[in-house]
Amino acid sequence: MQTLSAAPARTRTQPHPTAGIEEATTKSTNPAAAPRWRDKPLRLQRGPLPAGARGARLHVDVQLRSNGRAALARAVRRGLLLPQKMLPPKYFYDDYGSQLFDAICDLPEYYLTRTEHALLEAVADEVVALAAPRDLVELGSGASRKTRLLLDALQRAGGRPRYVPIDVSEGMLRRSAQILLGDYPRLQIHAVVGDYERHLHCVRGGRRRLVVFLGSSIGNFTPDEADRFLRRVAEQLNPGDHFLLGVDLVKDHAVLHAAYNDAAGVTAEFNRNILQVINRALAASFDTGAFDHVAFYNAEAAQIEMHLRARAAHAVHIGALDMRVAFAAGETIHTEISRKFTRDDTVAMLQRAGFEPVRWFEPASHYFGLALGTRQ
Ligand code: AVJ
Repeated sequence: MQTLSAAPARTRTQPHPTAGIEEATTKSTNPAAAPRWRDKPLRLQRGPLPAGARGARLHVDVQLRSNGRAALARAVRRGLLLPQKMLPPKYFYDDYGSQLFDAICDLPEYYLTRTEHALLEAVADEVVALAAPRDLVELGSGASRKTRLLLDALQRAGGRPRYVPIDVSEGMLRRSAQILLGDYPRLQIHAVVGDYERHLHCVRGGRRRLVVFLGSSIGNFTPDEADRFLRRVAEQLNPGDHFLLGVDLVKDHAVLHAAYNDAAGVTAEFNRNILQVINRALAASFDTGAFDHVAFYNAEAAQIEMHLRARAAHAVHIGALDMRVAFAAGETIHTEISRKFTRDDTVAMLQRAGFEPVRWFEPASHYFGLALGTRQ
């Protein structure tokens, strides 16, 4: 394995010399009428940035805002009326939730991020050589930490890449973009504040691209959802475009269990934060202290399941939905699945979506895999 960058890691709170760098922003004028993914592609077509953004190295395209609240409201109503109450894991990621997830990535028990990082560091040059992208698109970019490995490899290959991160957390996106612009003087960023399930059309266009979906985020989808999602990703790509998928692999159950039950309680805080998201967005009265964090490995389904378990019988009012939700003592809200894969699962999943497998990478530990595919 080569060591790629000797630059010291910058802490997130440190002010950066490029803070306030030139920037252009567009917002969808009528969020309620935001186009669905099947509609005409919007902004990323054929090279040049949209008018008004020329000269600026950062363009922030805000696809999400009021629109997101309606979707949350629907999901909460539907999910809390089910016999097994459920909430979609994407609602963990408000600004605080995104920061908590970032903290999870540093936990000693949470091997995923560090394993994937080391693997990507070892294979980034090969991935870039195979994909030769002009645009690097990242679905759910978070703090863009692993992105640097690909940007470094692109730079070494002499490219002048454009980075297109899509993330629901505008704050996280902006902070990461500012830091990246400072560290990569030739980089252009077209950041999309959006939900990659709804704003995938922003990925469409004519330039040769590498789309990356890292961190085993695909594990949050059920098998059917994953198939549908990957098919849609494939549909946005042109023949010759590449897709890099990070997957957490099936392994020793104790290792899996520990990764979702950390000693410091960060995962528990992350899990409970979804209730705060709902409290704020929908004027709900969840008492986060009334729920325990529960996470266990379901070997049959090859997935970690995360729940919030009511300590005692009680009721919660959700103002914006005019809804009262009763909890029995011990009743749970199922907040997340985190599926674990094998190499064969992953390759088959990519093939079903219309990708041709190009390379499979995994470390000696077999803890994590990266699959590179190309659009057929
Ligand atoms: C970001 C979905 C990959 O499933 O491991 C971390 C989220 N949940 N700890 C995962 C998560 C609890 C994470 N993913």
